[in-house]
Amino acid sequence: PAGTILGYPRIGRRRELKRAIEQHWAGAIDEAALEAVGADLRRATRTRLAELGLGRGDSAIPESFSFYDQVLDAAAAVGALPERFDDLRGADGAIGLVAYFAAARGDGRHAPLEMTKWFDTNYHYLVPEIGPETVFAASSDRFARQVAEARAEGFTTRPVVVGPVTLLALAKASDAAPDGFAPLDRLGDLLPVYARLLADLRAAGADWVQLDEPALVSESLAATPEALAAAAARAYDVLGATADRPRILVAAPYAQLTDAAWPVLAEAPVEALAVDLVRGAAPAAHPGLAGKTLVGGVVDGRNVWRGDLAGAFEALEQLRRHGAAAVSAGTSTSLQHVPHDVADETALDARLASWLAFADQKVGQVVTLAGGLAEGREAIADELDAASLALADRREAPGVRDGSVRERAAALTRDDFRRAEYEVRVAAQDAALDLPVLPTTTIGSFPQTGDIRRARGRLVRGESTVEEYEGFLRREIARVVALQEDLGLDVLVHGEPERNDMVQYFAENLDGFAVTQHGWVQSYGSRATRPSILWGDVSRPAPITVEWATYAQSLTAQRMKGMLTGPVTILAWSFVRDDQPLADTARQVALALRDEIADLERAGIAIVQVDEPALRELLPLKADAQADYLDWSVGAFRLATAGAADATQVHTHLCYSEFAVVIDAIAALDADVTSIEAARSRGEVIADIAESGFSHGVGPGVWDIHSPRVPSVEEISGLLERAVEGIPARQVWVNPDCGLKTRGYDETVAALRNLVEATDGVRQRLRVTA
Ligand code: THG
Ligand code: ZN
Repeated sequence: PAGTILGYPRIGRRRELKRAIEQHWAGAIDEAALEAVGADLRRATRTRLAELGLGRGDSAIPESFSFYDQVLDAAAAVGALPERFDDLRGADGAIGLVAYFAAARGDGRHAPLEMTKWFDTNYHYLVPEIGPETVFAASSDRFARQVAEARAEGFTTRPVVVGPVTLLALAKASDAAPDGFAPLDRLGDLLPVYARLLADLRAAGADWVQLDEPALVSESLAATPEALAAAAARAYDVLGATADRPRILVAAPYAQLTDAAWPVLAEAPVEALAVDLVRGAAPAAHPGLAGKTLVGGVVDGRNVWRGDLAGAFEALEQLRRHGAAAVSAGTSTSLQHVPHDVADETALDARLASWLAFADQKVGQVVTLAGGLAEGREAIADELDAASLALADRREAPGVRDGSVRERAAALTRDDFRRAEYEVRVAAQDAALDLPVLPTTTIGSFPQTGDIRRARGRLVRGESTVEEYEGFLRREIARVVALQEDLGLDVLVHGEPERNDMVQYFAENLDGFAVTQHGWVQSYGSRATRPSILWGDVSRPAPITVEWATYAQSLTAQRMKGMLTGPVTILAWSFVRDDQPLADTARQVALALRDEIADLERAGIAIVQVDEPALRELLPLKADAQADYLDWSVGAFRLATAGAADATQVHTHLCYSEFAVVIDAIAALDADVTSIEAARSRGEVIADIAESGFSHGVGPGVWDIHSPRVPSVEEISGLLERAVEGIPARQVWVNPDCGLKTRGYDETVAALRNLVEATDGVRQRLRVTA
């Protein structure tokens, strides 16, 4: 077909999948009922995409459904789950939903797979564990069943499967693997199982299959681009030669294919390639393209702007000169990263709405571009002009440029980015704060209970007054403060009941942002966020967090942390304007936060945490872009925090940090204390910190909050013992891996009790040996 998309949101327009999955986990609906919801969602998606103009019978409609994660789906299809889940497999080793969800979330007896960010997005995938012992074998017929299900309704869909190179490149070596083992070493054993999968898809009625190989654009993976390209050459030689297979589209989203990968794919015995022309330039012409279709990913799958449609069409016409047999219009990535439909946003300013395209509008753009490729530019001139007019309107609209914001950013000097030497600050903070060795704290949020969500819902629906809502929040804060005092934590938090989301809350209180009502985007599994839309120059009309922080501090003699979200994370988890460099936008956000910190200090808050969990996430996939990114992102954090007094202790928190990769950047942030996720990677992070010589305070997480499992005192003590063996005890803080928003109170209280008890024990042993 002349146009296609690489994938579509799968959570449902009203998050139907989330509800069904969580009901299933709670035991309220059985597998059959859950499967029925999945089938309904797939049917609704197919129908919708056909209505929007993608062909029913020509494989233009992708089948990208997943009950949890596309990497786990591929791992399950080829049997690549760790041995610890063997007892949950069915007859013949089949991986059904029981093993699947256990691998995703863990249960009392099975630790889950690790979860980490998918390329430079806010989506998380599950990390396969692969070793010499992994037995690859067809273990799930889910992909084939979905093809057959669509066929039965007259649709020929194109199943979307993570490709073999990417599956292995994103996997980690299993615990059983010897030193030096890399999952990619197992490619030769994996390929026959992929070949079998392809044959099964063909037998089920698939004419095409899409194999996603984003690993081939990245320079940030463990394997080198050359090794990945060599693996791709081998993989597609084998898969291309498979008898009775569907035609193969290899998709390379998220950036430009590496120089090593491009010629390999251009020559590979496959029928089509999809390239990302939003984050990358068109690849060079190649004789190998003569028999292939090239899908030009010109519609941005990751942002919500309607954008320059005429420019996109121009790019496709250029691509026609690269020697491919045919050129199709496409999205740069799956649309899983954008919400469903702008039309659902009835409360959004109409002018702003006219600048936007969510998934359904982007499908419409692809269909328009495809029409232009088939019938010529004239046929779509009206649509191209309308998009250009919207773009021009956006440039002129009030608020997009704010003179006072721009003047302030232009007047910054180097001193605005620098605090006093760390030693000077430590002395001032030790004197001011009087904390014990191994201070205990939490990351910031406490469980978002049904009570909290209901209270917010009543306010949003106008069923309660602001006074009633704020009274509720005060009682909630008082409860959380009393709980922390009872548990014996050293540095307290107010628990953030007033925040729906750590980014959206700030977006709602800053100028230059808009928020959506239904703009949910899957973050992982059943969880989603509603990214805000950063459309104009950013400023802070009034203090945001000061009232809650000071109220919480008034309730206790312990130290209360002020809690802010950092500038990089606010950008990373929003849809950001694309009409100026990210670095400029980051400075505007940083200046707003800097003012907030000054207000917190004036109100008597002595510790301020500025979270940057997304610092690693935005790291460019291309090596030559990373230094510039780290420079501006670290600069934005420093700009936000460098106004703080010496005695004010600045904390930060990072998740998914792959500490070794960003240690220099973390050091450059110059925060006094950094808490990081470490529990799921079993202390690897501690070794990285110890090796790095990092000299500031650091809290490697000792409780994996992503799973409901409560760590025992012994387990936490073990992690702490390892920490103080590798890192001077005076630097070490004790905290969970991340915020507790998604946990329940039972687990939270039990785990924090264990955390405090373990800390007491280790403190005593330190005293004895000192
Ligand atoms: N906010 C945003 N992005 C994020 C996080 C965040 N990305 C990384 C990380 N945190 C992802 N973690 C989560 C954890 C929980 C939820 C979403 C992402 C979550 N969402 C609720 C849900 O899906 O039910 C909805 C939240 C709400 O009601 O507002 O629980 O913290 N932006
Ligand atoms: Zn975190």
